[in-house]
Amino acid sequence: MSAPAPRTVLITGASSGIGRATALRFARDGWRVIATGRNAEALAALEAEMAAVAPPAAAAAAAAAGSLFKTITFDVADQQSVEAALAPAALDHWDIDVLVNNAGLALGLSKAQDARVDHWQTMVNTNVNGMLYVTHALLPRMVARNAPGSHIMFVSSIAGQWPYVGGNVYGATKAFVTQFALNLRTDLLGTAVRVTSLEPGMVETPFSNVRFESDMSKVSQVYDGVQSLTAEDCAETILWATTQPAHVNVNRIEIMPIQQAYGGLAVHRD
Ligand code: 8X3
Repeated sequence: MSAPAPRTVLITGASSGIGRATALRFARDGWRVIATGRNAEALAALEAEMAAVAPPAAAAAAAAAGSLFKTITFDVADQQSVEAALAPAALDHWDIDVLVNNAGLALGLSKAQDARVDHWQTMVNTNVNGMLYVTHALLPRMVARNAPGSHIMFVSSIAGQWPYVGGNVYGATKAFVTQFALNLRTDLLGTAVRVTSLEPGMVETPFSNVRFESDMSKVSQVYDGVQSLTAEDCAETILWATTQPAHVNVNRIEIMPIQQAYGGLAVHRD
């Protein structure tokens, strides 16, 4: 008897950080991985790394039905590119079991009154619109297939729940992501498609390099003296939530490093 075809996960923002670690983690467990992002070179390197960690049995099972890995280069913020990249033929008609909506970024940590509007536009276009375009492109097929254990994971942030100075639009985009995930959960009631909002705190990834446009003095201030979460911690959590029994829906997960916690409310006194 031939081995069953591996299940398929599609991950956005897989060129680096949490997305990349998640692609490798699923590959290590024998999943078929579609890794998407903007950086073709980084995705090609990732594909080679995934091939190196994939269990031989999964590679053999996948060989019968095509390959085990696929990388697709596009910007989630460009709706036409998203629709073209995720069309059934472009995906070789692979069925998506798990979608990890991970692509997102923060730009700047200025107070709103000092922030750049182009930073705000990029964050909204990627974190909100991009996430919606990808979800809209794949959701009808996932619902129509109605496969037990199928799942949409949203990589949101604690910033969507807990305000902090300079978090203004970044936090607002993540509040949108979390609320969209919770609303989607209600729309999908009665289907097999599960939904989770993952809300990580401080994770040491290229996130801060992007936020501070590679100003390393600011980047190091974020992580200095703290054992942050790693991208691998988040990947492990994503794998855990998406591999629970099919009748279990993990609605929300908030994780932080033990060295991070909630702050109090601020008061300005004259
Ligand atoms: C990243 C977490 O605390 O830097 O989403 O906003 S935080």
